[in-house]
Amino acid sequence: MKKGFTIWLTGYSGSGKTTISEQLYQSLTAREIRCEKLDGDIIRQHLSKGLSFSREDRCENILRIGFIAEMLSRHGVGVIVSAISPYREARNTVRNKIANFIEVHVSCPIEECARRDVKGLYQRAMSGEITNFTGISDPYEAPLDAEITCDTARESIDESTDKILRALCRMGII
Ligand code: GGZ
Repeated sequence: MKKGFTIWLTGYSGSGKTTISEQLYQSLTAREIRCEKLDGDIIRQHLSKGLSFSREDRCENILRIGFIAEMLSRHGVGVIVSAISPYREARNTVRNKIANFIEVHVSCPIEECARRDVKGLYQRAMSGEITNFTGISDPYEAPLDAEITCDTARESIDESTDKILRALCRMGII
């Protein structure tokens, strides 16, 4: 059986996690690697429906995503998680439960994410309409020891995706 793995993309809303995740999914699928995407925004409409953005609920969300990622990757699937996952402790908890766990910091200055404001959430957060918004009114603990960092303010989505694919090859995972 193929070795499963989990690519865990963490970063601000609008940093590029979902776009990288989709491109990575296409590239892996083209190589006939079975994979699955777990996106925080989608998971919150189903498995984590009703959870808030308090520290406790965000950690609960991460543990739920980690539970599924562990199960899928144990069965040989390549799992691509994209979730803000702002707390180091929660990320480390899931890291310790999952074999072949690769943390990717999708790094982008908050000013740039707010400038992009794809969904208009930053504007609503800055006006106070949305509370506990990561980077504006809620913390984000950047990884200290991520396997990979993608600086999406400087590199293209293609470059970030290639960087992750090369790392997977180098680690002997794909
Ligand atoms: C952060 C929020 C918030 C607040 C709604 N803070 O970029 P998006 O829009 O499409 O994805 C974000 C999503 C965050 O869900 P996650 O599961 O990734 O978060 S966590 O890992 O912290 O549990 C964002 C939107 O929901 N959103 N309110 N207050 N992002």
